[in-house]
Amino acid sequence: MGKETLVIADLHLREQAPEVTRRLLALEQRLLEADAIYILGDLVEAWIGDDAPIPSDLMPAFRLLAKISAAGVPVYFQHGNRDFLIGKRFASPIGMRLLAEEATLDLYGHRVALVHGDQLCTDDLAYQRLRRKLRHPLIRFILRHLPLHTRQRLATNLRDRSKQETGQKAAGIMDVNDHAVAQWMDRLDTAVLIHGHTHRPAFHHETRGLRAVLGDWEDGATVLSIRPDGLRLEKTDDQGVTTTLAESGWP
Ligand code: LP5
Repeated sequence: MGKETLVIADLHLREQAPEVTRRLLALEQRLLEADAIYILGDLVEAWIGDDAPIPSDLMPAFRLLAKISAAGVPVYFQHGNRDFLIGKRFASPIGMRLLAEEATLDLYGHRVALVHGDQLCTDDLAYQRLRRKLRHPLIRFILRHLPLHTRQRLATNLRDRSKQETGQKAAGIMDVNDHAVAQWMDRLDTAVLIHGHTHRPAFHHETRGLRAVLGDWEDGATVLSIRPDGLRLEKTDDQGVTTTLAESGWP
């Protein structure tokens, strides 16, 4: 094992962007040598249920995750706002273990908290209202049991409405709220909070410690490497050139 844990999020795998799947496949060797892989949500563009057909273009990505877990590298998945309907029926056969929506763990002797990040955007009141509805267990149960074509139509409508509204919301509203970050770090009793969702890759030195924000995969593979001596956020382009976006020792 390489003494490296890899954290990724917001790949938004989709048929229309085969380059994202290729970027994941290009990381195969590194993923196979890692101690563990954590995927913090929005692995796919939209997931309407484990019974929906999986586009064949995405299969290589899921086969790779299966290969990694079969090789003994644990692959963990936390739900994002696009794929909160991923369940065990899809995850188990590929060896992907589902995490709670907030997870704390010990990495190389340090307590680390992982969340998708949408929960921290508390200024985005319209989204938080939608989130409360969609994540309600009863609503989720109902959604899962709607006919496939109805779910597809609902998801398309929701995406269209979201695109329209996010195009009009101020950028600040769609970022995390500082007070929420402080509260979450206190409550989770952690000096290291890792999240995605906002697509604003960076390290922030907060009062309580370090907040590492993952990036999306739109123009390269963004990976957080966690090692015994610290954390490094990297982006690898399609020529295989890796740039360090941020680096820090343990707080
Ligand atoms: O993902 P991103 O960054 O584009 O935008 C998010 C917020 N939008 C969403 C909606 C998703 O894009 C839609 C995902 C569809 C796939 C899953 C569908 C499965 C369920 C349906 C079928 C079974 O999460 C966006 C945030 C942004 O992040 C930044 O944080 O702003 O939020 C919005 O845009 C929400 C709007 O402001 C409010 C929309 C109200 C719609 C009301 C419809 C109610 C339907 C209830 C159904 C039970």
